Amino acid sequence: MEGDGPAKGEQMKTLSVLEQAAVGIRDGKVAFIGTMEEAASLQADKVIDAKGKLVTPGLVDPHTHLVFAGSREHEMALKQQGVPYLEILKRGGGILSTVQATREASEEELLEKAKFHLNRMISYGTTTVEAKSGYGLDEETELKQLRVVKRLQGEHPIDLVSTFLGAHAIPTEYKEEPDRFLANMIVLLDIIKKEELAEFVDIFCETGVFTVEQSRAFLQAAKAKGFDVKIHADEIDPLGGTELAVELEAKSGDHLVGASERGIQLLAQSNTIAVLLPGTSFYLGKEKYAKAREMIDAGAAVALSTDFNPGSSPTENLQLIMSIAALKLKMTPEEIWHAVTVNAAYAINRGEEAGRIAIGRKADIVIWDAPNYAYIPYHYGVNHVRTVLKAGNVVAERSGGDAVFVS
Ligand code: IZC
Ligand code: ZN
Repeated sequence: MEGDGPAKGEQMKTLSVLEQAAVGIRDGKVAFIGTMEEAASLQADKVIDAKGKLVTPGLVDPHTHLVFAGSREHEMALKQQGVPYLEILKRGGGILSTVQATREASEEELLEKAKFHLNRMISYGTTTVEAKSGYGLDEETELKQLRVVKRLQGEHPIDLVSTFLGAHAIPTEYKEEPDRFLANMIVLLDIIKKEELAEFVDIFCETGVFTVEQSRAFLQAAKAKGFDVKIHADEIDPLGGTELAVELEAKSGDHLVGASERGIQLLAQSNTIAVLLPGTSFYLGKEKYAKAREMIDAGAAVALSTDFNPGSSPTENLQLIMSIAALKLKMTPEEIWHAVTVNAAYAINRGEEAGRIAIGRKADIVIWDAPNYAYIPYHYGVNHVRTVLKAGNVVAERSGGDAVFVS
């Protein structure tokens, strides 16, 4: 992934690949990149043999709902009976059932559960993760979720980027007063800023949740308080969230399944990254997927993410998303790799630190049991990781079969 800045449009279509290569690491950072021949004269305390394997930057997952309690497997039967995702929410289930469980959980319980999911993510090759709140919808629980993310930053090798998603749903107690609820969430922003609990603010702009007008006002207030913004836009119904993301100069517009032609054109001319989450369309059984081809061909920077959450995409496996992106979004292997590394990193303000193997950068590197980069999206549903290095340390290793060791 050579170059500067996010890979837009055409730039997503080619990858720089070094054959017979070696990477040198010193003090947790990349200190050498070259051929095996060039590396022959170097002294090393430790050598990891990656012969016949693929070596890439650690994967970056730029959109997850990491911290929550409980699970929602009971909704699977409802979905099979044809009850839509938004209808389950309207009946007080969906997000609101996770809110109930998360309010009841202690900070320690949330921390342990989030660690479990992070361990799984790192075992699948993910080394940087964005994590949203949004299962509290009240001051106490939202802050509890954000504090868990802050503690994990020190307690887990994965680098975390925190997003406040207090505007994820209208809680039952504010059912008739969404504007009063949003006003309360805006007040919370001052504490979040003061305690440095989040870098981004996000909102679920969707039918029956928050309107485009409410989302605009909310995110403008967040920007005025010094936050960068993201938006869950046009996931299920096409409301014009894509245009709003561009208008607000959001760092990312996420989902964009229902993005209009105009929205796609505006996106392509902007610095907003399109974070696509095809696992959600897949898991909700939708026919429609985001128009990744049109976005890339128009010149947009596209990223991919798991959307890991207990409702619409319960998976920590970004490799699976890479396969769904190939099959359903018709993205090429080159585009997919940009989308889970460089562009994903830029979508969460980590473009200068993660997503590329470059001299001086933190050595976040994955060695894959794969002969080439096209192999990963092709051979689907399994874990191809051999070794994961985080800042130069081996943090996950698979030996032969399926055993995974995480330190
Ligand atoms: O818990 O259902 N789409 N928010 C918006 C989600 C999915 C997470 C959930
Ligand atoms: Zn989401």
